[in-house]
Amino acid sequence: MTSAQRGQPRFERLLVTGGAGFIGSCFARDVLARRDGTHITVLDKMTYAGNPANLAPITSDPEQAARFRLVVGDIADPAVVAPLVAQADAVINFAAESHVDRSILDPEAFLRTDVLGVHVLLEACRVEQTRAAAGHRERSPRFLQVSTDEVYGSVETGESREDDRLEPRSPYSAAKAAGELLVNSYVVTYGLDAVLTRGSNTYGPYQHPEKLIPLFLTNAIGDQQLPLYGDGLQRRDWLYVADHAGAIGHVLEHGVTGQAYNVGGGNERTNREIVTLLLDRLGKPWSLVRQVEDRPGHDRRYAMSSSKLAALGWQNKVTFEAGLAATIDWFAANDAWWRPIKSGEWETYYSRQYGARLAGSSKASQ
Ligand code: NAD
Ligand code: TDX
Repeated sequence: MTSAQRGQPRFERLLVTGGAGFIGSCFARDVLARRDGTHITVLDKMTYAGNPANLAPITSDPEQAARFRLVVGDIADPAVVAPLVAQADAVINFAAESHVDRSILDPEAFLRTDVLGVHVLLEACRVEQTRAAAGHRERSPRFLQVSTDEVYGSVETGESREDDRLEPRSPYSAAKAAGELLVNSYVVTYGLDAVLTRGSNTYGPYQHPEKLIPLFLTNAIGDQQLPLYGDGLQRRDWLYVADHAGAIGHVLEHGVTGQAYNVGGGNERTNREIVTLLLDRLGKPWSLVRQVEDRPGHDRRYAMSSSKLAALGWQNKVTFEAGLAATIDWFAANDAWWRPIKSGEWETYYSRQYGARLAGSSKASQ
């Protein structure tokens, strides 16, 4: 009888890189809360986006804390990575520089983490594969690369499918696409056991306030201006964070090696629609919204077919209405989490990204 047939997870010791960020911490919290014996080591560099508070529900629970370890370090550092991969049954790589606007301001960190970091992780997996072949460990680790719908580029009509061309258009998405290509090359060349997920725009509690929904929520709560790029008619497909994390766990367990799986939300909305929903629930006026200079190279629309993931047996559980309401209420109730983030380095970033834009902004028509 296999572990899956016994109802046990296929992988008992997980290395979760970038697990102190938004989606990786949700994955770690949700897996450990199942209390099924899974052990998780988080490797996180603790950049501006990494936050130990995202892991507090784990560390404050003795049973979960006993199955959890946080290592502060860089996925691009082989000396840190090698011993951790040696102890893991599977590696799930959430670690990335993840914000498009920051990639436009400073692309270099994106190449280091999203490309070279992936390479270091793959090399460590390859060493373990060799050790498994020599009988020094039971099996080689499975590698899951968390990627994004942005690798398809802007999709004017229809839906991206997994075998579509990759046409990334920002330094962020180009770096993520490069990371994916490296993963594929290790599957083809070295026979590594690796799978890919491409998630759509994710939202939910603990998301860094640089991203659209938490930025606009936290600004609106403080009656500050909301900088809407261009005409605000760009379209994104919104996916609740627990569903994104759950789908990643499902692909880890059931995905076919060498395959990519789209993880869509099935909730395509314009940015204007999102802003209206946020303001309505908070009871704040549209007059806070400012039309500002557009993001350079701004992708107009992302949309993916998730039928391949559905055929693998995954279905999202959280409706957009329920997920958005939970997110708005969480940010309204948890200013102790986000206020410290919106200080220090944040102020420098905010004035670089929005200072001139807001100074030259106009009232946004409703
Ligand atoms: P995030 O920015 O909230 O978290 C990233 C985490 O990675 C942080 O904890 C950071 O400290 C850590 N990190 C950065 N560089 C590192 C390095 N060199 N070594 C170790 N740790 C490092 O990002 P997120 O929104 O949680 O995204 C997680 C993953 O999902 C990323 O790979 C991203 O590309 C992908 N993704 C995100 C979305 C989204 O909408 N947020 C959608 C699709 C895919
Ligand atoms: O201030 C803003 N004003 C604005 O109009 C910000 C921050 C965003 N926007 C727009 C740009 C996009 O059309 O809102 C939309 C969403 O922007 P982001 O939250 O920055 O997300 P996006 O660029 O779509 O990328 C996200 O989804 C794919 C994540 O940040 C990526 O990590 C993920 O890969």
